[in-house]
Amino acid sequence: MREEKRNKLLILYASQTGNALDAAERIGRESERRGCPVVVRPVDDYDARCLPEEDTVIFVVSTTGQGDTPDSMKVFWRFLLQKSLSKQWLEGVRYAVFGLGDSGYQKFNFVAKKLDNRLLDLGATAVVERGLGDDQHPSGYEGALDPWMRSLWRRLHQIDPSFF
Ligand code: FMN
Repeated sequence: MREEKRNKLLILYASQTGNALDAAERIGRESERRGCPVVVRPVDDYDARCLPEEDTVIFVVSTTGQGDTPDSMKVFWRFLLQKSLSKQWLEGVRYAVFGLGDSGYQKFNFVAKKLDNRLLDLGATAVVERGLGDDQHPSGYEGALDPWMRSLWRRLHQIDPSFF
């Protein structure tokens, strides 16, 4: 039997200048519109030790500096990198990653890519392929966010029809 989960849908965001926050809130609003209870939190307001107790976590993270995490993600990221975490640590946890970046930078969306790889490493299951927002797109990050959200809802519904 699947144990009781803390949140059905949790959105964790890490933003340096506000875009990832806007994107996270948009995903949250869309989720509520579809009737799915959702919790939206900045990653530095979340205890990473609780991750294994979650059902589905959507990460919305930007890249800053030269491929660096936003300041608000440093503690969380250091925690996830601990060698003591096993390959099964996040078994049974579903996740999706949407990154915000700019393909004009060499380390395009480096944080989203690193996070996606690390979550897989820790045994979590990806719901959809990571989405990569790009400032260079004529519509900005929303150019990638819209199609990514459509596939996210479609996949979540396939996995668990009680979602939407
Ligand atoms: N995007 C990347 O893909 N890789 C980078 O290394 C990168 N470095 C950045 C450094 C600075 C100082 C700034 C202002 C932007 C950088 N970006 C980079 C682009 C941001 O990730 C992009 O503008 C994103 O939308 C910002 O999201 P945020 O407001 O949530 O932090």
